[in-house]
Amino acid sequence: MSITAEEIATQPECWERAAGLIPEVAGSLPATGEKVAVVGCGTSWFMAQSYAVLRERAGRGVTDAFAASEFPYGRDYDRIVAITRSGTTTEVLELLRKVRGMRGTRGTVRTTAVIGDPDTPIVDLVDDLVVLDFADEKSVVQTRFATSVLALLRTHLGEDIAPAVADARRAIAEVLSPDLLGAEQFSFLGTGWSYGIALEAGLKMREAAGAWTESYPAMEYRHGPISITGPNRIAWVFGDLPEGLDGDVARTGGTLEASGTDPLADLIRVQRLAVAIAEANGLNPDTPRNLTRSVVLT
Ligand code: F1P
Repeated sequence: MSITAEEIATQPECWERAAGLIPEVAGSLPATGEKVAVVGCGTSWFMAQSYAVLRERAGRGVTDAFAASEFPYGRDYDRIVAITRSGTTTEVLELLRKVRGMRGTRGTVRTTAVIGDPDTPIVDLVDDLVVLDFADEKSVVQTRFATSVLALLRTHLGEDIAPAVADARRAIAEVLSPDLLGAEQFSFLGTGWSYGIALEAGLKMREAAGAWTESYPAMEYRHGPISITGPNRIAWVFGDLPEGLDGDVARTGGTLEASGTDPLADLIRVQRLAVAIAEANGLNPDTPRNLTRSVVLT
């Protein structure tokens, strides 16, 4: 079994452990009312996007998400939260160096890093640290670190993660359908916070399996992207299925995948699919093409 597959299977336990950290780390995470920017690169940026939607919906305060390289310096935030498994990603470190001691209208901007590896330079660049070292990975492609971050943040927003954990256990045990394994193309769709999950699903399939994937907000899919769907192609909806979308996909001859389970747990099915497709095509999911664990620019 690949290391990636082994790590994928540990997610339910990792999520429970992440949720259990909240009493210890709550003070390092955004307080209610703070105006927050969440930043990251790749998978970590997609988790930031999901968290931003969830935090605003929970009424905890304005929350924006940015790719670290696209941070809008000059905007007024109370806190910047950086998500990074490696703690070495150049764009994230550069951002944290630049915002050190920066003043907003309500005082000095605080910074938090949510990381997997505490033996990295990022620990000296932030005010507050949350370490999920138990979820760090040997695998280049991220699975359990990213989802554990979201499990932690969802719990901090007051959500009980137990139903998602139960869905995750089912997602790990489920047999993947041959239709999915043999599909030629995947359009991943989401609404609200599950749009970040759809982005991550697309990235995972590209990284691990070199698959042809696209990701859209579910209601945007009908505004053009649906023209890609057809026989042997999948439209995969995370979370709520927009009204009428089942009929629209059926008319294309494509296959709709909409489990209705927790979107974070449904992502596990995509992670497993990515590994299975990679292996079926003679690729090793542990050594993805053109990728390194972290992008360190010189
Ligand atoms: C971010 C990241 C990964 C991506 C690739 C390169 O890493 O972009 O999401 O899959 O491995 O690095 P990090 O900042 O979370 O360590």
